[in-house]
Amino acid sequence: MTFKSGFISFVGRPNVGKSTLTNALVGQKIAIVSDRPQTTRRLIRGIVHRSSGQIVVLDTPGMHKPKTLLGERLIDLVIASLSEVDAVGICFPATESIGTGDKFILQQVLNVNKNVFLVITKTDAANPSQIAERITDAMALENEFQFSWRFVVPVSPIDGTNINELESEIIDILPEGPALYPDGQLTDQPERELVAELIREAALQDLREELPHSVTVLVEEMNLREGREDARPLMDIFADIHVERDSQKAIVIGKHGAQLRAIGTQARLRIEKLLEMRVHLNLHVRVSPNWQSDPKYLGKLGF
Ligand SMILES: Nc1nc2c(ncn2[C@@H]2O[C@H](COP(=O)(O)OP(=O)(O)OP(=O)(O)O)[C@@H](O)[C@H]2O)c(=O)[nH]1
Ligand SMILES: [Mg+2]
Repeated sequence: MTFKSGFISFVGRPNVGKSTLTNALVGQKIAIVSDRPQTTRRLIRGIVHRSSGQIVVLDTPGMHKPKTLLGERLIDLVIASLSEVDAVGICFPATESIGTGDKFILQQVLNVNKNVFLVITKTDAANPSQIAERITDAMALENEFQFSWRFVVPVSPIDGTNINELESEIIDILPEGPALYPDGQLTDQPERELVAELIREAALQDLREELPHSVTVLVEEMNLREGREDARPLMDIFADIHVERDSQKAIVIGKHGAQLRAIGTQARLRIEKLLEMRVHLNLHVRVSPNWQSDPKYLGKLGF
């Protein structure tokens, strides 16, 4: 049997389930997920190891009309990545009609990469007639945009529908080639970044209104506690939660610090699972005024 390998990316509007799907394919959580749009803020690389091939999956930030410099930079990042992959998986949710945002994304992708396949996401939340309608409408786009889908798969990472089928279809269209990553490696994100993301995920869960977009997290220090040779290992982590205004800082901290403690506890449990050791998490909330639109802060915060 020939071995296949290559890169694909998932693109689509915010909140359609790209990161959830990436995690399902990789078999481990490597990308954070939330019910707020615009959760993903980097190109996240996940590696899917199968006996017939290796798929490097790029999970991308949801494409939207940018309102900030950060938003603009993220869209540029997605567009730039489209030409670097063997194929692009466009994600449309089964639960919503195909709209102008979806068509805009399709056009952007086709401008750069014609090797496209369609993933209809969230089938568990839709009824069969909605799924059928989505497929019919998607097929009609072939005429409108003068292209052909390499394949179309309706999936749900939540109930497992067609996840294996999607993998096989992707491997089919990849070129022959050797494994690109060593066995067992599931992502190339540095540990520090994964830790920062888990803290942001815990914060997103609890915060409402415009706050989720205003929050970003930077891990300042991660040190294995010394002098514990005989005891279980312990990691000391110092991280800053950055927000844009003083009023937001007050919300993240909460009454008598209750909100920040809750975020810290949630985040610590997830980080302990990731690092497989006890963690001492020190969180600070800092105000970086208007960081989403300030090039100086964006650079400092890693964008
Ligand atoms: N019912 C159902 N919900 C899903 C499914 N996939 C994702 N979700 C939910 O949809 C929301 C968004 O999921 P994400 O995976 O973060 O979406 P995304 O496309 O990565 O979003 P951005 O990173 O903002 O672009 C979360 O609340 C998920 O739990 C699915 O297959 N079925
Ligand atoms: Mg995402």
